[in-house]
Amino acid sequence: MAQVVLIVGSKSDVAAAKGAVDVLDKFGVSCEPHVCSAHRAPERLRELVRRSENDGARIFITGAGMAAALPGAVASMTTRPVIGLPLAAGALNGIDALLAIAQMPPGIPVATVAINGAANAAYLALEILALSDPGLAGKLAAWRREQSERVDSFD
Ligand code: RP5
Repeated sequence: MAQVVLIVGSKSDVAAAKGAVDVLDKFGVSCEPHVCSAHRAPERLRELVRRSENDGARIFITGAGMAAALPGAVASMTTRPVIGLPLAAGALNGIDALLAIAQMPPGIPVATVAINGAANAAYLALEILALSDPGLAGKLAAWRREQSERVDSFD
């Protein structure tokens, strides 16, 4: 079973969330992607979270735009870490989703990344998993070193 479950609120979110799958894949971490709307299919979402927990998912990455209830709804259904990915959609271009996802009440946190920050949602998930996986921690450290070498290079 996948260690990370990625859920987006609509098919229209898939392209913007794909970057998370790519990063997880690069580090050899399994990810199960789903589309499920908190507003349009709340019962199906509850069942998906329950099934994912039973199957051993350790982290949820949840992406949504506009009113973006999905990350908070998932967080209300599990005590496993939930990472919220606000997506640029609709008239407010992601500002609405950013605030909706970040402004959770005490006790039900959602770790919120930047608007359309799919890659960072994945990196944050990797860092959490690396706390109990020394092999993964080593790969992340190597990736950080590679990044800093690139920053210092003129070409
Ligand atoms: C949100 O509303 C979704 O996450 C999506 O970003 C936005 C628009 O959804 P669709 O009308 O394209 O399904 O719930």
